[in-house]
Amino acid sequence: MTSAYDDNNIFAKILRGEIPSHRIYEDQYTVAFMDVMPQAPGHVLVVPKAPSRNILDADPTTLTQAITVVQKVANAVKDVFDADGVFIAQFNEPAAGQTVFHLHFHVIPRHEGTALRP
Ligand code: DGP
Repeated sequence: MTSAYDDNNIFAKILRGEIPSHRIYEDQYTVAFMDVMPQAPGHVLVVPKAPSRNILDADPTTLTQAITVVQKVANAVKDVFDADGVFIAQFNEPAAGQTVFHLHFHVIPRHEGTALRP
């Protein structure tokens, strides 16, 4: 069973400005900031401001707004980091690897011949 949203999570604190982050993009609905544990240089997290635990409880409008920003950020990190491609990932619930329980998308520039950190 999926738990309810809890606004004590670290991304809710970042969105409220209680914890610092390196923001690279912000609009009315979404923030994007650098991941503190990057899987590769340029690893960005795209975080909708709406309080969803993950994709399973997010409303369609939130998802539409978020994926539009994911695309903008993906193009930006590809250019800035001169990448060959961009890896986009998103985890839902602990069994699938989610550790922060506020909806977010990982956007990671990738270069030919390199591996993501395990
Ligand atoms: P996951 O829930 O597994 O999709 O990943 C959560 C990501 O959040 C993980 O890559 C590390 C990152 N992270 C955890 N705490 C912080 C933090 O305080 N600031 C930032 N910028 N990133 C964080």
